[in-house]
Amino acid sequence: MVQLTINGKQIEAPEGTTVLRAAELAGIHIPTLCNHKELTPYGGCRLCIVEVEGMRVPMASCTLPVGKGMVIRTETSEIRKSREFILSMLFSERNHFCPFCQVSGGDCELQNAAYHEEMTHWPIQPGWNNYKVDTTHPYFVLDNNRCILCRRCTRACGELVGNFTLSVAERGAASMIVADTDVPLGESTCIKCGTCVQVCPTGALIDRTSAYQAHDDQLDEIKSVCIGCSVGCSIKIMVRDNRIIRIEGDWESQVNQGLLCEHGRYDPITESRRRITTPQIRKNGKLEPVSWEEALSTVADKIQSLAASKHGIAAIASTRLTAETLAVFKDLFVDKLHGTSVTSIEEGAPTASVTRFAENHEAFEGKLDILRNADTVLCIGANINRSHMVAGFMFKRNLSKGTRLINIDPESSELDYLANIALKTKPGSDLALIKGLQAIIVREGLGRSPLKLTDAGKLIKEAVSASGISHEELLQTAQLLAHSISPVILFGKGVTAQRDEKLIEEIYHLAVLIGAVDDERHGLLSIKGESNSLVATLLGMDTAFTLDGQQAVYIALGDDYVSKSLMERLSKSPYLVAQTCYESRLTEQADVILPVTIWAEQEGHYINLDGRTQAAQKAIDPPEGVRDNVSVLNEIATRAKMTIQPDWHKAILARKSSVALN
Ligand SMILES: Nc1nc2c(c(=O)[nH]1)N[C@H]1C(S)=C(S)[C@@H](COP(=O)(O)OP(=O)(O)OC[C@H]3O[C@@H](n4cnc5c(=O)[nH]c(N)nc54)[C@H](O)[C@@H]3O)O[C@H]1N2
Ligand SMILES: Nc1nc2c(c(=O)[nH]1)N[C@H]1C(S)=C(S)[C@@H](COP(=O)(O)OP(=O)(O)OC[C@H]3O[C@@H](n4cnc5c(=O)[nH]c(N)nc54)[C@H](O)[C@@H]3O)O[C@H]1N2
Ligand code: SF4
Ligand code: SF4
Ligand code: SF4
Ligand code: FES
Ligand SMILES: [Mo]
Repeated sequence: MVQLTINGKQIEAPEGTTVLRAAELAGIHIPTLCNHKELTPYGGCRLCIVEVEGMRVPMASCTLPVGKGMVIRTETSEIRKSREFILSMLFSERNHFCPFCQVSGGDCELQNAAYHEEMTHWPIQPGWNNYKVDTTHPYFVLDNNRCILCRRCTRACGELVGNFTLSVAERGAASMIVADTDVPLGESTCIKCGTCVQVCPTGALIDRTSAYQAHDDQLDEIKSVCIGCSVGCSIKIMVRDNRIIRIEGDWESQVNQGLLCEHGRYDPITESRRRITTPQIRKNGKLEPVSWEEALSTVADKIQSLAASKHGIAAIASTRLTAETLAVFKDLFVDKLHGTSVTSIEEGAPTASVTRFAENHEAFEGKLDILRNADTVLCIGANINRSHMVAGFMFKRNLSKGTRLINIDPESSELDYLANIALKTKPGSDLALIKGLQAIIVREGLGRSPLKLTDAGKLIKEAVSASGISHEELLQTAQLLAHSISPVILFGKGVTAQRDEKLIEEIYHLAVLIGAVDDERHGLLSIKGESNSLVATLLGMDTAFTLDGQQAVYIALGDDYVSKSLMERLSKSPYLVAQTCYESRLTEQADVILPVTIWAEQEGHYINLDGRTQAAQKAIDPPEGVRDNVSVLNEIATRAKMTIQPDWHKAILARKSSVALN
């Protein structure tokens, strides 16, 4: 610890801390603009200047490390005068004619900083530039006229997201935020995650969808969980008058630390499907609105009459539903109604093989965080650029700092351009390939732990012929893996959907061999499906959905989508009950429609891909007529004279999880 004095107060701060951070820890406020807790200090705006005894000029506290015995003053008249001057320069450099700006009136950090200094005007003539406003992006607008060149956006895009789309062109007063080589944002490499907008302190980057709809202090902030994929990013749902205005990443979150992808931030805002708000029953071939009472008793009678028969009822549920809903669903259709083929719409493709392997290997998977410090990532059968983007950010941002990437996928993707080695293998050849990698590592004596293999030479030959890659590529891959210090193996549905437990076992052995997994490290991780993928598999709902003569199918779709191939199977059922939110090809064919709440209209729990349980709060009220997913299932059970067991915590403990639950 280092002792120093700030404004006469004796304080202690850990060595290497900045003066700004030390002041914060001691409850002393220093105004800032370019500084952001998640970004590398840059020292650009100079608003955070302080007086340091013995130094000639004021120093930027955000980049100044604490020193023993430092004597610092943050509120001298000199410092206050300098701060006002700095703000005056910032205001006058470009168009900060605030009344016309969307963030004016409480949401702009520049304006707020000026009010904090009790400024009412600035004495410098503004430079009336007229820079072109970039409106080509679907989700936000870039207005360089409002930009203060704090570079939070460029740092966020590079350091956090690993996308490096934004940068600064030109020098000095002509500096301009540009995308790529100064192309329109809408045509750039931007992956639309919106992180730059979330960090921008001014009106230079503004949201198209939420602009001019509310000031921050008029918004209710509800903490929740993104249901877009199994990363389970923490979100803040910003609500006004029962409407979701905007979604923000939660900087305090342990999972995503503020980041979101396009799906998490914008999909809920751009939702365009048509909502259903009245229960309906097919009568004489036509769907007709009915009361909830009629709909629920019709369904209850039907399923009760089928409960006894051998091929009675099949049921399928979305993995976007809450743990509470899935547990009740499972109890009703498996334990009480003895349905045949009760599963989730993922059918266990991303989870069944890892969960089966876990039966004998406990929690063999690691935690997401391990990706942040990996020196090598082996990505196999995972479309991390599309399907679990925020997990991808965790290592993509380190590729420019030396982290190496190996991508094994039969299809090409943008990930290949970032990869040190991209292997285009034949589909389904992964088992042979993994065994071949093991064999080379063992034969070259590069393994971290012993692994018994019979006939390494044969395994290597088989790997080459099965996968279609060259011996040279195989050797390079093996060497890169074996020479890594903190390797991580990340696999996805390309691997898991092969439903081969042996493949998971050999990936595990490879992980041990290269030191990705040992007593201390758990550098093996599978990405899963939707938000409650893991819950569905722990409840045993991870088998293929096959109909053979069932008299009815109950589908709890919630706000999820239904694919053509599932629809083809569903349409073979003589009777179809759809618990769903939106009109779709499913509702066109259903015999009964039960309209339910969407994700933001209900509360409940989700367990993400690395076993973290998270609570989602209800953010908005549902439209009139719509009922909660859990209560609909409960009502049906009650009418069918069944008591369902609602304890989902207990229900998921029936199986071992591939990843430790916490
Ligand atoms: N053999 C085999 N079976 C599988 C799997 C497998 O890998 N192999 N995977 C399993 C898994 S994990 C899943 S999740 C399921 C379902 O997985 P898929 O069958 O791949 O279905 P999805 O692609 O999820 O989407 C369903 C449909 O919703 C529509 N849709 C999706 N997003 C949007 C959108 O934003 N807007 C609009 N308008 N439409 C949209 C699309 O038309 C799409 O056809 O299949 C499961 N079954
Ligand atoms: N944006 C977005 N995100 C999503 C979803 C979405 O629809 N959109 N869906 C969610 C859901 S339901 C799921 S299940 C997950 C799925 O997320 P992922 O696990 O990433 O699954 P896929 O997107 O199907 O990508 C699998 C990759 O494996 C490759 N592959 C196919 N066959 C083989 C093979 O034999 N060997 C190897 N090594 N690779 C192979 C494919 O080319 C593909 O690149 O994503 C979730 N996240
Ligand atoms: S939206 Fe994301 S990828 Fe696009 S410029 Fe902003 S930070 Fe970069
Ligand atoms: S666009 Fe916003 S975040 Fe980026 S440099 Fe300008 S003011 Fe800063
Ligand atoms: S990575 Fe997944 S959980 Fe995170 S914001 Fe994107 S879709 Fe949502
Ligand atoms: S906050 Fe320190 S220089 Fe900008
Ligand atoms: Mo999925």
